[in-house]
Formats: sequence, structure tokens, C-alpha cells
Amino acid sequence: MGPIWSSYYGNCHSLLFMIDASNPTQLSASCVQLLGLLSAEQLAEASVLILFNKIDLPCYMTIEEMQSLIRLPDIIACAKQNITTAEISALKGTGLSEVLQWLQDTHRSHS
Ligand SMILES: Nc1nc2c(ncn2[C@@H]2O[C@H](COP(=O)(O)OP(=O)(O)OP(=O)(O)O)[C@@H](O)[C@H]2O)c(=O)[nH]1
Ligand SMILES: [Mg+2]
Repeated sequence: MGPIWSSYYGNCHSLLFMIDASNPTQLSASCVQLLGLLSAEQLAEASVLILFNKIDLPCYMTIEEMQSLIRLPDIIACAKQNITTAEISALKGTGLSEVLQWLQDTHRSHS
């Protein structure tokens, strides 16, 4: 779906970017997509929430290792956007309240 994302950049205030934390083989592709989003002019003012999903599944890498592998702290430091991260399980509902709180706070700060 990546190639059509840019059709939705206009008037976008909040951006949720989901990474599959159970499948580190997709990590480099995710990182390229994320960098593309963060460097898009139209998204410069957006608030970004990076979700590491599927934390209920076993994985051979920890979230910390994945974040370090894509140099997420550097990405966050260099980005124009305000970036938050959360670890969630859409299946179990883990971290859902944090996501809802972020949406509420972000909506409030843009209205
Ligand atoms: N265990 C678990 N499964 C999940 C979770 N969130 C979504 N799924 C399942 O993941 C499946 C969808 O696969 P995804 O990998 O998310 O879909 P995708 O990324 O569009 O597809 P791929 O590009 O093939 O990876 C569905 O069966 C969902 O039920 C979660 O938090 N935990
Ligand atoms: Mg997937």
C-alpha cells in the first residue's frame, strides 16, 4: 500500500505507523517507509505515533534491539515531527488505552 499513502497526506494531523514486532525481517522495509513519511513536506506538522504491534507473540529480537537496529533514537531526534512510541497487541488490547490517550491529546492540541 506504501505507493498510494501520499494521496492521504493532505490535512493529516496524526500519523500512526505500525511495525510488526513479531517479524524483524520486515524491519528495514518499515524503516525506509517511515523515513519517507517523516521527510514528506505535507506531514511536517503531523504528530506521529510509532506502534510496535504483536508483542504477544514470541520473537527472536526484543523491541529495544529492533529500535536500536533502525537507530530509532536518532530518527526521533532528527525528525521535524513530535514522535511517540508504544508497544501494543491489537489482539490482546495491550497498550490500547495509551493509544487512545495519545489520539485524544493529539486531537486536542490540533483543535
Ligand atoms: N498475535 C497477534 N496477531 C495480530 C495482532 N494484530 C494483528 N494480528 C493478526 O495479524 C494478521 C494480519 O497480518 P499482518 O501481518 O498484520 O498484515 P499485513 O502486515 O498487512 O500483511 P503482511 O505484509 O503479509 O505482513 C491477522 O490475522 C491479525 O489477526 C496482534 O497484536 N497479535
Ligand atoms: Mg505483517
